[in-house]
Amino acid sequence: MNYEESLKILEEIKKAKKILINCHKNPDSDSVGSALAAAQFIKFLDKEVRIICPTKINSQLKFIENFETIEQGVDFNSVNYKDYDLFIVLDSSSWDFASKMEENNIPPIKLIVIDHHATNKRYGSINLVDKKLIAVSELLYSFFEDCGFEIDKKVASFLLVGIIGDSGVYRFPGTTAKTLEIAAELISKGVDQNEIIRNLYFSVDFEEFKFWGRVMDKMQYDREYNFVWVAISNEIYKEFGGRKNYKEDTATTFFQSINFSDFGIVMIEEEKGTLNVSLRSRTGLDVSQIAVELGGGGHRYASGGGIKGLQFNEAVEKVLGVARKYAKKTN
Ligand SMILES: [Mn+2]
Repeated sequence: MNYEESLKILEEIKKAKKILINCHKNPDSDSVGSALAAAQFIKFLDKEVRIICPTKINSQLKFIENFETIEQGVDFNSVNYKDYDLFIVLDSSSWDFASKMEENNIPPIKLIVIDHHATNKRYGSINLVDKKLIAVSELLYSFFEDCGFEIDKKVASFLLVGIIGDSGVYRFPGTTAKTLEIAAELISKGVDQNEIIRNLYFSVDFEEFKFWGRVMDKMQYDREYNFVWVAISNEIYKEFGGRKNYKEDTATTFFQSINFSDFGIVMIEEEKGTLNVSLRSRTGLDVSQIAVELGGGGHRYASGGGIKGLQFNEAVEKVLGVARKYAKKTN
């Protein structure tokens, strides 16, 4: 048995008839992959399942099978929770992140939280949280094993999408021997790993490359506190097509790889008056603390937050101030 919670969760699923699953706000491939895998498991147990997402999903993830079964842009306030017996919340450190609802406004339904975020708030009635894992898809693999669920090629492809996405193709710290063993198992089910990698990493829009040109130009190095950062105004963001994935993509692709820096920060004013922030650690300095203070959360190596209601320059200064609080000053 990998997790003692597994059988409790299985029991709850068996008791239920209709089950909700979420994808989190602006979901990544781990959110989408894990939700689709969990849905297959629930269907296998002859239950009804509905997958809902509070925002739109990046169209880059359309290549994933069953993608169209996820309802996008659902107002979680308007869901009639009485129609369902159980809500399985995946890959979400907090209820707000899961649902885009108010943090304390948890609906009257039994929540099962399955997650791997360092900042997870354990807001479910059962919480299966393993912070050591690179992806919640990796956790689901072990959960399925506990339940005796035989993974087919389709479920294997969903889990591999999540693992490849959250590990940056087995590259980010937190990728372990176990991650690779599980990936090998999934590939042996017949999943084409190259197709997943091509769709997730070798399919950058030309406009985004041009955006990166501007980002590189504006990137700064705080030599005193040893981090790199960039702040992009709403005007520039829009000029280059202003897509939701730019912030994460930019942070992951560039901001944890600058020699000698401890971490990197990407700030993008995605809407006027809203500065969204993505953080990447290079050395293991825990950037999730910075994210939490900026109203967000995440992992030690990758996290995010944001600031609402300030002028662009003021918001940028505030982010830099918080970052310096947790940064290591160079002597
Ligand atoms: Mn994840």
